[in-house]
Amino acid sequence: MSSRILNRALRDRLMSADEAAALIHDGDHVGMSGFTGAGHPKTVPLALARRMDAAHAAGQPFKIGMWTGASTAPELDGALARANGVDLRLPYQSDPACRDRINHGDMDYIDLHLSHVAQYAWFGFFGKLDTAVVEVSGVLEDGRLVPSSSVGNNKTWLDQADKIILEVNAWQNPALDGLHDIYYGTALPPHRQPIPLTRPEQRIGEPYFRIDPAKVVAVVETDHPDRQTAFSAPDETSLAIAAHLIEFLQHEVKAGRLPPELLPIQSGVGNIANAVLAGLNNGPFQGLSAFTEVLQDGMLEMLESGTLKSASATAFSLSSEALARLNADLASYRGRLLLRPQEISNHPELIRRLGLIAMNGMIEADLYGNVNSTHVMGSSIMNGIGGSGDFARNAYLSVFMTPSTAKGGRISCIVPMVSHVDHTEHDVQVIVTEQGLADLRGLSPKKRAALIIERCAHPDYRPALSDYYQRACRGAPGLHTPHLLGEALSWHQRYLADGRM
Ligand code: 0RQ
Repeated sequence: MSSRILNRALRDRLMSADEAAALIHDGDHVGMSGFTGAGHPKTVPLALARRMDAAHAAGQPFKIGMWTGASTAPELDGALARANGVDLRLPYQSDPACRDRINHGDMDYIDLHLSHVAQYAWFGFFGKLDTAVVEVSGVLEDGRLVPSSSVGNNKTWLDQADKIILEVNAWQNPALDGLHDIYYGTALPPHRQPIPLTRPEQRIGEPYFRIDPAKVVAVVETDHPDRQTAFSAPDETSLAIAAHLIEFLQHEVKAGRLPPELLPIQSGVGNIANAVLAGLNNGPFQGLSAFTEVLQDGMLEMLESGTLKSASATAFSLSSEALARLNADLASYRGRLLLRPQEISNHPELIRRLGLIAMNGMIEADLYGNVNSTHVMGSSIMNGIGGSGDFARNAYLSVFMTPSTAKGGRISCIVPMVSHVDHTEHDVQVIVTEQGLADLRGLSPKKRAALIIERCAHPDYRPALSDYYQRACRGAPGLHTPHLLGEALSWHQRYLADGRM
């Protein structure tokens, strides 16, 4: 295994996961690698969780602040949450145990735009970073690091932390070497310069992380797979959503508002987003490109078929079958596929410049086009805003998708007023459900409401939404965005009380 560690000094710092975890202490801020189940450390966090359990059993406190790129996996988020060892988590999670801790009030969580995290760390907004625990797929002779299957915030953690613990994972494909584009041109205001990227597949950085080897306190060898995300097969609902969206994009091409090969696409996490990609793969468009955050199964299939000519992301988020296919053929993707730091993959400047088509899932939307992507019934976190806000606000076209109902029809995903706002009406241009698509561009709030009810709401909830809207138009104190404030959240209250909206 140590053939992956070519630097003599770092090889001398090889130790066990338990020994490495002993270098992390109660109250530390720890920056971990990991993004959507790819590239997270696999053994040090488990050893750390064991230390936390032992400390708690002895009546001693042991909690850390844990910062990552995005979501990780059971052996990181899950293990530390079960050990109740995280005081503050940021910026994104999707682990059931972690979610439970947050929603039960045992763990604080800051849900952040993913493009903001690195710069906030540089600005000092989160305090000092004590330790970086970063998975890499190799160490070069001169000490530079070959990144693994996600880049996320690793560059920032490696630069900012006082101490570095490396996990060198032999499971990661050696062909990852050369696939990354690590940009070192970011500076702090007022010294920032334009980021010189004008095409999605363009390289502007270098393939490796630079580090100060003196900061490396431990190197741990591992041989463990990434999480591997299971996607459900596209069903009737997701296929209908995909069909509406593709018809809309065709219409936009015909109208001359999009070129025939579209503009670079961004696609969010989740089953619906993945199904839309499957729809695009079978659809009429060719020669597409992606400037996105995660490369999920649907996008890999598009690369395989040639529908997608290139993809730029910050991480993989693949099922085991898709991962096996990618790993078997990774070298052949050189030049068509690259992974960047998340501050670049999600950078507002680049998203605006390239003119992306952003397609993200949501939990609910309201009559006026405000979107909730993160909170169930206003107060329980699901995952987090992730990159959806980075993309939605700055894209050429921002699309949000959801089935029109959830929980077997007991919840309407179109509600009078969203119970939490992630994307305001100003950032949402298109809403799609299996019922249809509402193109909100250029419409006033009242026109939007009528269209969203007609096109997107489920027929079971349409009459009640129309009734609310009509009464709001008669009884609201102002008629720009008519609401009956005493009633606007009554749908959510009814669900909490009776189990049905
Ligand atoms: O829960 O599985 O317990 O039944 O939410 O819903 O319909 O499977 O949709 O997998 O596409 O996820 C918004 C969560 C959608 C995702 C969200 C319940 C539903 C189910 C999942 P169950 P679906 P998806 C870049 C982009 C934010 C981050 C983002 C997300 C579960 O898209 O996390 O976009 N987005 N990042 O039952 C109560 C409702 C509900 C509801 C759905 N109205 N009320 N529960 N559910 N609607 C990538 C990154 O940033 C990393």
